[in-house]
Amino acid sequence: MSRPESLTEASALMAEEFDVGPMVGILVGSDSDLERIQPAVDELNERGISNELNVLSAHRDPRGVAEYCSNAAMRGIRVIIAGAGMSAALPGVAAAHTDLPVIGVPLSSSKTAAGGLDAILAIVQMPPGVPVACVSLDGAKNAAILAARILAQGGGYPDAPDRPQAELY
Ligand code: RP5
Repeated sequence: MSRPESLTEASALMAEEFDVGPMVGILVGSDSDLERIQPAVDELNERGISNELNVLSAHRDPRGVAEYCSNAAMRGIRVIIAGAGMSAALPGVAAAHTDLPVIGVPLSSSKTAAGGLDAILAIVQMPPGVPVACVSLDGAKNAAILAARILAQGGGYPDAPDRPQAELY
């Protein structure tokens, strides 16, 4: 095996070698969300944390979301990041189909009724028993950092390889 040139490449090689899925599954409700979720992908890649990004809408493809989230843990995914705008049901529906931690990212959309507040409330106001963490409006980067910190609790995945641990905790 040739020497990987980056953390991202190393992570991809390990996933291939050991036949495991990515550690973080990122979902968005629409193609129109892709630009605003990209900072999460970038942040995870910079940290060498394997991830995959899929467009799956809670309203337009509810069965697809249920199937993805029900199988996620079995595929090795440990955290789900779900971003959506408007009536942002995606993070809640994801959490309804998995015990994995779900981080919701309210996304602004050109069609928002209230500057993104619609998506914020849809993600924050989950009923008891179905928890969803919620970062700020368009807070995709923070979602990735939070995912990294959750992974760090489960057995040593590095939160920030280039920073001393003492600074982190
Ligand atoms: C939500 O509706 C999506 O997450 C997106 O933010 C918004 C608009 O979707 P499109 O009509 O642009 O596909 O479900």
